[in-house]
Amino acid sequence: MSDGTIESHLEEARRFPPSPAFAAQANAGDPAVYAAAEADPEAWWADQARQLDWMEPWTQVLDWRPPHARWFVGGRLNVSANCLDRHLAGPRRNKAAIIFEGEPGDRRTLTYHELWREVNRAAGALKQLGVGKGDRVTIYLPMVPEAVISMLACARIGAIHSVVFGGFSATSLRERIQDSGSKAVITADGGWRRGAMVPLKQAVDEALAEGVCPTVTAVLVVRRLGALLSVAMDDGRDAWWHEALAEAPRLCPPEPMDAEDGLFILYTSGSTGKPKGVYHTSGGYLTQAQATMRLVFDLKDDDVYWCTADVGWVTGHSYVVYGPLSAGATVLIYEGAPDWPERDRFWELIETHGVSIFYTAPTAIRSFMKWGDQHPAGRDLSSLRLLGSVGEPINPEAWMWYHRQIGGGRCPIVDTWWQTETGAIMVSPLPGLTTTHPGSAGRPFPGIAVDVVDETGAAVPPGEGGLLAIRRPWPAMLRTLWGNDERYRQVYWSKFAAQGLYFAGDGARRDADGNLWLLGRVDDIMLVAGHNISTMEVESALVEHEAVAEAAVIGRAHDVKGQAIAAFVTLKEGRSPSGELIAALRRHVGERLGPICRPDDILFSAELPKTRSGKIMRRLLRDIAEGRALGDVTTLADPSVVAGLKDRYEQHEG
Ligand code: 6R9
Repeated sequence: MSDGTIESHLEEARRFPPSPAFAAQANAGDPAVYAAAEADPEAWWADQARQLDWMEPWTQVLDWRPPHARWFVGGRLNVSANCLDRHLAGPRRNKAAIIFEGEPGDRRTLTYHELWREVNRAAGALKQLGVGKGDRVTIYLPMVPEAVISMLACARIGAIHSVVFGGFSATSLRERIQDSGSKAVITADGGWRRGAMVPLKQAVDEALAEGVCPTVTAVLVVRRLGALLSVAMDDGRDAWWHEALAEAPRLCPPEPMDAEDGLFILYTSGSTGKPKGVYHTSGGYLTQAQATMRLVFDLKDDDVYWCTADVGWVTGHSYVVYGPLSAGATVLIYEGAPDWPERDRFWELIETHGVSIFYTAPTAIRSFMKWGDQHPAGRDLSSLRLLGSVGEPINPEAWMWYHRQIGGGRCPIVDTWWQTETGAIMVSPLPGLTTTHPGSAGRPFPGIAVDVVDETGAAVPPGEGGLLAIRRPWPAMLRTLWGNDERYRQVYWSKFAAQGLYFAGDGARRDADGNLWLLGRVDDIMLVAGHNISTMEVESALVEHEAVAEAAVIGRAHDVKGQAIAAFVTLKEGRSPSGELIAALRRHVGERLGPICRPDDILFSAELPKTRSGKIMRRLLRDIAEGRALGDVTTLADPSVVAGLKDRYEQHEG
């Protein structure tokens, strides 16, 4: 990149003001919240924190010694008590907290009271295994209720959990166990994915083999597959979850935790190098998770809420577990794949369980677009009233499809920008209050200050692209990187040290109304003949074409222009690749964004390389386009996709 500014070529004029009916019942009703929060952010956050139950009040809202923040100093609370105990006194006691559906179709519902009972037993079992306050516990489970129970059980006794996505390999698991120094591991015999058994316990055994993880003294094993998959049990180390819980005391009182005591570590891969252990604490994190839950998702007591994220991802922490349960929601959890056994599984789940709030990722939305409109059209989706998106910029066409085909034209869409590091939502429309624009994440949440700046940290004018930066500390921010405060300072706070800004690593543009348009990761921005061009905008223009379901765009080295644009394009079902289509797509992008943005190469591909959380890995596409050996592929959902693409790209070049 040159000076950090990014040209923006995508014009998007469609606007969706809130409907009067939605606005009349919305949790966010008063436009004055923005100004009030801006006038006194600490008072605003203190008001949000008062929505939680505290065992001891704080004496100071914020202690900011850059780059380290302490929120609600001196306050004590327990996160599991806020998610469970406080709901038991009132009508939520017998309300469904979790509605679980396994991939094979097995179902289980846990009321708040039942979930509380399970968490008490699990917390007691952990204690009996010698786990205590401040100890780390690695959780490696499928999306089953025990994943939530384990997280809350750790929170109850003050242990710090580190959830590792169940699709990660034994090697990734081992690395994360070692870095966190976990005392215990909670896993299952296995789980289901597209009809196949995923052998989790076996991966744990591999990860722990030959004494390479000496800190681990206990492994708890949930029986999910039972007789279908036998597992080896180490007498001295392993115990069955159901047996350990049966032997544990019925009650385990919640440990009073300092607001700044640790709640979890979550490893995020980053583009290169060793995974970063993003470290979150208790009071500030829960404050922002529950405030955003109420205001961004407009949660009401009769909602059935479904966030499709796995607990191995931060979205699964903040918006499957801590946000919704602290707010008393009914949460649907589904174990398996969206296309199993049929491509309408998600819509079937919405119809069956009467889901009213649905939160998913653009990558999933683009797959649904590719599979065809008949799948959602065949199901009754009338229970839906609000839709959310997270994980990547949502292309305007995907937004419109989501709005029409899933939301029936009546549901507001909240496009929420945030990161593992931010802990909770930072930028989003407030439904009922703000007008939405396809492709824009809207305004910063009240109390959050976001700037768009150039390389020097100076603000760029509205309409121009730059780097997204955050101006003051926020309650759910990461506190450090586990065991590596130096890296914490360097990655997030060194770029704009003079201005004291947090560097998010994303490109963005702010329009004249103050809405933010995310332009993709800064590392992915292309430099073509001296112009910084956003991958997001070229991809969005491609996805506008009626034949295209998904596109990934990269800059590859070019002798004359510095970089040339290469596009990997996935077509909708029933459309076939042709030379004419390539010409038409190049023409379309040229007309839409200007000739400088026209891709030099277009390659059709049935799949794109994605991480487990569905983000396109453009770095690998650059490796392919520049003929390099592939870099680290361990976080890919399906490594065969990228190998196949590499072969095809090389043939196409030759
Ligand atoms: C929650 C989560 C963070 C990165 C972030 C950005 C991208 C997430 C987005 C979005 C545009 C959105 N991202 N939400 N980009 N619009 N609504 O995804 O956390 O896995 O840490 O990823 O994801 O690039 O910097 P994480």
